[in-house]
Amino acid sequence: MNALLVVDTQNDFCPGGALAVPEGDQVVPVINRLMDKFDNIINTQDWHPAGHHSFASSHEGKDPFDTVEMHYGTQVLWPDHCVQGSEGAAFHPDLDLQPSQMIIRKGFRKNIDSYSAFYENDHQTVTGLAGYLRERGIETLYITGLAADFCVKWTVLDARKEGFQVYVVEDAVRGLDVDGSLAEAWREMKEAGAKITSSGSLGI
Ligand code: VGL
Ligand code: ZN
Repeated sequence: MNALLVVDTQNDFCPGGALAVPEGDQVVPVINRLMDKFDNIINTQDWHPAGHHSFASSHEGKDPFDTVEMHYGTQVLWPDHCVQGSEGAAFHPDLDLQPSQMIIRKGFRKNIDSYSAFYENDHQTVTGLAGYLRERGIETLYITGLAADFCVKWTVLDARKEGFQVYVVEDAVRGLDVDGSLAEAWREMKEAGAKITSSGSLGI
């Protein structure tokens, strides 16, 4: 069984938002059209408390896109974004949420970031998504959303690690591209066995 996984399609990742992904809003109509093809639709929502440790503002003398060492490894620091309950954390107003069956929130623990829909950035703390998908008999994921080189990439890599078949829908993702991270993300996703497809040629 297939599922459509829509990653972090939120205002702060769209033009005008706090951590805008270039053309981030352009994935919305593509994702809305794709929904018709799926019986199972799952969204993720980046959902940080104020003062989250992934925010540069939480680290004296640091700027957005600097890095720091956290207990789980190197962390890129971001502008404050997707603060719980804020307009920036809300889904893009045009995103069709009606068919969504599950919204998985992540990044809500103050001292650990969470890019992937499956694991937090320590690569150990689980969100529960793998169990949810397995219990429902879902084996194949079509992954869309923002940002291709962070939350989409880590979701794809962890989905492969968890044994799911993965298709990344190329025209339904956009990236931030911090220091060449976008090209590197495509390389890593392909190397992990994810297949790249486009919304017009899903074959389902
Ligand atoms: C994301 C950076 C920080 C993402 C979330 O959704 O890709 N990137 N938080
Ligand atoms: Zn975040």
